[in-house]
Amino acid sequence: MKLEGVELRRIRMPLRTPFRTSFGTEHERDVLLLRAVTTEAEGWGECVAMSEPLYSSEHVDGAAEVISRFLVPAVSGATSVAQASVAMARFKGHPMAKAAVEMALLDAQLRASGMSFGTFLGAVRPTVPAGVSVGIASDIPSLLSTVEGFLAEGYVRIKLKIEPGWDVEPVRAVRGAFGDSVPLQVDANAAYSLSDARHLARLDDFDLLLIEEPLDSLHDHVSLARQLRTPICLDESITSARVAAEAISAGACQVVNIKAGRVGGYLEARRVHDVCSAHGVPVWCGGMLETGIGRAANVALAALPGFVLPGDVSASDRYFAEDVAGPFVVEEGSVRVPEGAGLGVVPDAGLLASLTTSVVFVS
Ligand code: OSB
Ligand code: MG
Repeated sequence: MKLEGVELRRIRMPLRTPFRTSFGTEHERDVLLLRAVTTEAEGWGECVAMSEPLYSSEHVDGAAEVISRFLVPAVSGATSVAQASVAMARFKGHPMAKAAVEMALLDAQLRASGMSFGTFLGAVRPTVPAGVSVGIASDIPSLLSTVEGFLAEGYVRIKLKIEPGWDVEPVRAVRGAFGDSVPLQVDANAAYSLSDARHLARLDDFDLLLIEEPLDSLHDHVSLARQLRTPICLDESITSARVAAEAISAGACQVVNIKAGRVGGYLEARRVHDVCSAHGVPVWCGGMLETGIGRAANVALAALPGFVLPGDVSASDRYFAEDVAGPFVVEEGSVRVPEGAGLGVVPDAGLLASLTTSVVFVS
């Protein structure tokens, strides 16, 4: 397989409702999609960088620049995904940009050989349980009606976004309204500091599955973990399999959220999974408001054996009125792992064209 070039396409996907986290509010998803054109097949990749560098240091304009200026030229002679990964590794950082290129090449390689993402990664389940991430609401009644809607749709796990001033009360309200048996967890996106430890310990009363990335320092999570009964899960801090191993042995986390974009690709994501499994640490698949393209790969990853907790693996209609690929649906609380070659889905060309804000071909 020889790469002939990569198309970079920006699409604008309006969100059905704004999504608010401790770091900001999204009204639309500005997505960079890649189409790798090779001698044998085409492959699709989705870059999960957001429009502003608020979740991590990457943003979508920067990722597009790095991909077109450095990564595509570096992988142009590559004849396999493994070779391309080595070629990209000499550039520092930019994991989401690298992950998108790797994903497009991997999709092309797998489509050419007729193998699905799930089979390639080592999926052991035909479906994965669907969890949902619920943004910070304007008030408790609107939060409760949102959660009620998701439970009615069959989601098997609720994650509440929290921040200082929106933490114990929303958790108490959700427990009060829907009971203690709903699998419930919270995500702070690093909005707290170690001096909030006593306050965060109040969440221990609610039997949460975990608290995700409460602090902005790996080191401080070690101290916090000693002061909480609620398990600590890391997201932002876990940037590679090596960092995962270090965090686990330091006692910084008891659970790990895996996002391929954050760790530089699906191959590294699988290595994070393997390291965590070797340490007996449960993992789950995070999300970045992906379209059906990124979602297809996430669902395949979430079917690996170590993914023992429900992920932020939702239906297409969680965020979008119309998805470019799929759509992915929740049936009996689960999402089906695509079985076709590669990602098993392709974007709808007409819809893609109508959403496109720019397109360039780099060779
Ligand atoms: O921290 O997990 C996060 C979305 C964007 C950036 C970071 C996060 C999230 C989510 C939503 O929580 C995940 C999803 O539903 O795709
Ligand atoms: Mg998170």
